[in-house]
Amino acid sequence: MAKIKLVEICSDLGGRTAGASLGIDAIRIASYGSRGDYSFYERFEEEMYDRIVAPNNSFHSETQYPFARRIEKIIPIYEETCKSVTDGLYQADFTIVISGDHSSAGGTIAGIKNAYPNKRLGVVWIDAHADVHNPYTSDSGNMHGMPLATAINDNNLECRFNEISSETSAMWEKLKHIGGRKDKLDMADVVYVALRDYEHAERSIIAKHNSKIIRTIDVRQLGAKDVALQISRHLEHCDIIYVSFDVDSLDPSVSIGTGTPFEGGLYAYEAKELLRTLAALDKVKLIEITEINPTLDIENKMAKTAFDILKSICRVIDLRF
Ligand SMILES: [Mn+2]
Repeated sequence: MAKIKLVEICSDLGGRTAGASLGIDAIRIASYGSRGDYSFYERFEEEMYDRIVAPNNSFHSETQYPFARRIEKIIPIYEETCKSVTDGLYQADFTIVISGDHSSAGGTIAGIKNAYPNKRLGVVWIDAHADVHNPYTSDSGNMHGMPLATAINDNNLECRFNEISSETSAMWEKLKHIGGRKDKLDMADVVYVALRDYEHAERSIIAKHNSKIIRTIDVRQLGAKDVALQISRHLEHCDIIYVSFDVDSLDPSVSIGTGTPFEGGLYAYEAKELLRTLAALDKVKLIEITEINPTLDIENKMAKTAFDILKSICRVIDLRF
């Protein structure tokens, strides 16, 4: 069995609606669903397990930073996530992150670069959204739309839309420096899968840096396995690959329990095959599953689908090590 570290990040703070922090335990409950899975979580023993809990009670309190909502509380989550992910990369063969709202993914990237400052990082972002807004361009100020922007050295000022305060700007720069440096990721080393709901400012920065986009239709026509191999070739020059799977990449017929569903997504079997094939690649060291909100769900369906995918990923990783 491979040594897999599990990092759970129970946070609602970057999202539009509260409840994603419960997604972590919803997946755990889904593991009780069938006899063979009761003991699945036992493999993550003490030093192979971290749980980061955000101060979610403050979800509805007033924010001083309307263009980077709750950023003052998200900074410590980034710091904890960064440390936990760095430890995971050092201690374990593989790290799995299960997070609430997607904002913490920037902390995960910080942790990877903190562990391996000189390695070139490739990112596979399986998501309906581009998540590359920043306080200057975001309409909502919700930080789950910004994690990739926290990792790149480009504030996309050409598309500036908001006049942000100097306090917001200072907080934003502080967030970007977690993990030691602010140029952690080159957008050219990002591959989006199932991206379909994104705005002008995001389109612009994606085009400027030439990030690769693989649409749902490409996955359907080529098959998930071929797409995974295409991604592997595209990121050949990278040393380490991080895969972030936001369940809103799935079609709303599957992704019932998530905060921002959008039509035209992947089917569960496509996502599963894609993630299994990616998990088998040597350079993939970390996979994240995120944005499951069981309060929007019926019968915990989204978490059951996510657990099925998680189990399948772990099986592949066990064969690798
Ligand atoms: Mn996302």
